[in-house]
Amino acid sequence: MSYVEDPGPGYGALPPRAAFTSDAPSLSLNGTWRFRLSPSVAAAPPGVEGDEFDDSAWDELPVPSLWQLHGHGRPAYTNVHYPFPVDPPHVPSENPTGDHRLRFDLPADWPAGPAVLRFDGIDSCGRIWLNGVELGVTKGSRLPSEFEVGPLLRPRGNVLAVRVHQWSAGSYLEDQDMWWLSGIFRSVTLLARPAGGIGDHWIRADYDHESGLGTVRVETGPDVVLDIPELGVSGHPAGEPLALPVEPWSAETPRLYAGTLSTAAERVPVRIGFRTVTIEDGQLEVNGRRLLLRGVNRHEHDPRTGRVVSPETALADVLLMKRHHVNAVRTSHYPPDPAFLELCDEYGLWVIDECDLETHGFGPLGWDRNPSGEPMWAEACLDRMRRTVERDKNRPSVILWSLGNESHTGENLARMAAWVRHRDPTRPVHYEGDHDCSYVDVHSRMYATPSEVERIGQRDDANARRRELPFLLCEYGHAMGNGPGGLLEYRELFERYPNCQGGFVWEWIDHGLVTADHFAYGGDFGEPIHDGNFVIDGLVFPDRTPSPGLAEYAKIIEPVRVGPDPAGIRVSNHYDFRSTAHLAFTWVLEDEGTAVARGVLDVPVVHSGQSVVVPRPDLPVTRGESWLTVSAVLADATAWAPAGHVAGWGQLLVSPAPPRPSRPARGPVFRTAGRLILGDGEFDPATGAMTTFGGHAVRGPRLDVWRATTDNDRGASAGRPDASLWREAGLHRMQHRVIGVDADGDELVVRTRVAPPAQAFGFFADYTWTAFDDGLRLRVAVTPDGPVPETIPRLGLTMAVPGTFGSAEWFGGGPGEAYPDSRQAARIGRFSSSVDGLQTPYVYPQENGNRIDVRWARLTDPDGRGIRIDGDPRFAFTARRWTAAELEAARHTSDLVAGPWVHVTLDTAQHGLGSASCGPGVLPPYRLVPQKTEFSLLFSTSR
Ligand code: IPT
Repeated sequence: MSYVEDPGPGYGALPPRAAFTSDAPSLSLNGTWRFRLSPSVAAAPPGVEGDEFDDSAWDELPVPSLWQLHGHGRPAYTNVHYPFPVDPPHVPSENPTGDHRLRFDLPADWPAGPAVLRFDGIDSCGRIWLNGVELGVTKGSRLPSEFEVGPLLRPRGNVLAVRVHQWSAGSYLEDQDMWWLSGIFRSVTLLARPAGGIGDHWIRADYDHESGLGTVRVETGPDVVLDIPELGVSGHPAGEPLALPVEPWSAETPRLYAGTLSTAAERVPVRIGFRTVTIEDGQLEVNGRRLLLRGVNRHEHDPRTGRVVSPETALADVLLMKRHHVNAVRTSHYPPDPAFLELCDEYGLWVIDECDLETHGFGPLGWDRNPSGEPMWAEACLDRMRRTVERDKNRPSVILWSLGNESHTGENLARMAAWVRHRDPTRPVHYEGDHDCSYVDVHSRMYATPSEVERIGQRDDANARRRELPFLLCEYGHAMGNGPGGLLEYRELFERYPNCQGGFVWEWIDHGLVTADHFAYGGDFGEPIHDGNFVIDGLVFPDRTPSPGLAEYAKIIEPVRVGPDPAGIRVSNHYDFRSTAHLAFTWVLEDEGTAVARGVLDVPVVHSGQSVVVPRPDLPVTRGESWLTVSAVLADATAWAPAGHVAGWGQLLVSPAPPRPSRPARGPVFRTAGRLILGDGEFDPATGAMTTFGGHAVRGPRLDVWRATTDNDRGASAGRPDASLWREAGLHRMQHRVIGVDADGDELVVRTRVAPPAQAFGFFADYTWTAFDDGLRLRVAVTPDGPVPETIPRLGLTMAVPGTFGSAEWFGGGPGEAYPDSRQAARIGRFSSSVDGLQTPYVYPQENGNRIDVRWARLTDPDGRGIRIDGDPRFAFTARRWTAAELEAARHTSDLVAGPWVHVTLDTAQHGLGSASCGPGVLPPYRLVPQKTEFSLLFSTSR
């Protein structure tokens, strides 16, 4: 059997060891290499390893890279399904094979002696030669491999050849939900290994929260000494334990002590974090404190380079996470570039480090011949686990090892767990697929509903072992498209039940790939089998712009909460460790959204888990509706945010809106020369529809219950998709029958019945228009008629105003979009935006941009002329340059083309978002059940 199809882990590599740098010489081999792609192994040219081989006609390719993103072959996306026949361990004969060659010289001062050639990641299988000599074969794409090369090196003209196969037996173990991409995608480095230098080492640094003592002991070779100048440790023999008072490491206070390991021949810089992970009484604790994991699942993704993630990009992720209060990362579903974990140590994030293992595609086949249970894969599985643990064992941020993802269950997984437990008893083992928890240390689930989590919290479980374990959601809150909705309910459970210790939203980033004018997803590269936009399910867009989902999550997990209390203002500390001593508290009073006073609030230091109530500051009298916003902000800059960064905020209503003075109706409806005029509005006498307002052409407003369906509306995870129900009912194509237009008195009354074709149900919609000095009031009465569907997407009006009305201003919820079950991030204020800026550019276009709790909104042209709409008291609106139908039909953002109108929705209610693209649907309180409804709006001309 060829090495490509051999289920084993490869051959020739050195035993795995910790990732580290040292003062020994090293040479980065990243850069421009020669490259040639062959359609199969058989078609690959012979002799590429040879010195004399002529590669001058080959292309150039950067290393690291994934060749499909450089014009060789095409990316392909599948979630669960293998894109090749499931015939383990065989792979297609048409196996794209990329030959990579690099000629390099050694620096003049390169020392003679041992040297190691290190590959941080090759997808999926690489065969490697140096100067004509084969070094070996590596599999396990997201894991390092090292080869001894010292005797082979020559000062000049070294020839490194790497033959990479897109498919290998290893592909069966790498069925993660992501793009299939191939190449040498992480760094390649040559490392001199001085005789008497430092080999593998393990810095075991524990913390005893009772004594305040840290203990450090380094497991490594002989004659290594440890220095930690800051702790006065100098020349300490590495193997000896050393106990001394230290500040512990936590994700909240990532205290690292810089030190060195040294021998006469080599110095290795180290950063030591003291912390101890335990499971006590069914709770996961670090340094004696229960953790609440406010996590995300992070794939490595860059919209241009795919899984080649630069250190700058890794840092961008860490900073974004920290600024949005994320405190934990699951490295779904493989170990990340090692640089990312160093950043987690430095900036402070709890990490579940997951092995590069997923065999999901066996699921649809009933898990028949699943590698997790087949002896022929045992060695490959163990090899992957060893390489994960050995590489990352020195990272204090890593608190749990995960065996992999979605690989069902089997003996190989149990053996991996046993190996981890033996090798590293200091970190618990995680794997969601061990449903009985027979070989894991924490109970983990994905996408469990709030009621399931509640049962787990109540330890209502027949399985005695599982019942006693800490519980976490390794995936929840599927962030596909517009959503997720319903995160707040989970937070409440995590806070109510001590064993429910949080979870990891799926997922951090949309895996869209850059094209000329949009981000691409599955199917955009002509893949015969693919899973479309299921790969677009992140809290940040592909370019790392935060999505509204991230704003919502940040608000839900903010470490400090501020809110009203009968005695003033309540401030609660939801950090797991820290007090509020590093925070300052500021307040601002806004009168109808305009700041009228500000100050600093005196808040005593609040300890973790505690809360205080402080009196409200003295406030000036305001005329309009006024709100006090109190923010807890960083008093000083940190490594990850400037001073003033908000750690939590809350609002208190200071005075409600004064009642609108009641004025007499201004008067009659005029019918002149076939025209129907009331106040500033002109109406079509036959249909009763408004045609102009304040001299501007308009269309509508009229009843509308449709929204461009979201991924969650269409999602089937919670049973029949809401969108199917709505579409079958015909809610997207309602017809409006005019029953009567009555313009005889002071009011214009238009009675209609709005109903879809082929259906017996409908909605009576009566529009009553009255003119006042301050505008035209519209009262809408909606009465369901007949067997209406169980839920509807929204209830409100749609109208169109001139395309020149390109600016919006409103007083209400903002600044971003919000929906009934995703509205925590919206605060009450006065906001403005261009109409274009109101759009959320979901990679797969869908309903977006809804602003809630709006008291009034203005849409104006560049001269400030336009329309103002007041709620009675509130409404929600969207404004966009295309219709909901056009939004629904679009497949990429570039399909959305501005038309001549601005289409506006004015709603009294919306259905929630839920998480049914993968997870629970819209929870009962957020479902929009049609019922008899009345609402009013006041239309006036703006200026
Ligand atoms: C779950 C996977 O673990 C994850 O990789 C991703 O595919 C996610 O679903 C959906 O985006 S598995 C699923 C069967 C719940």
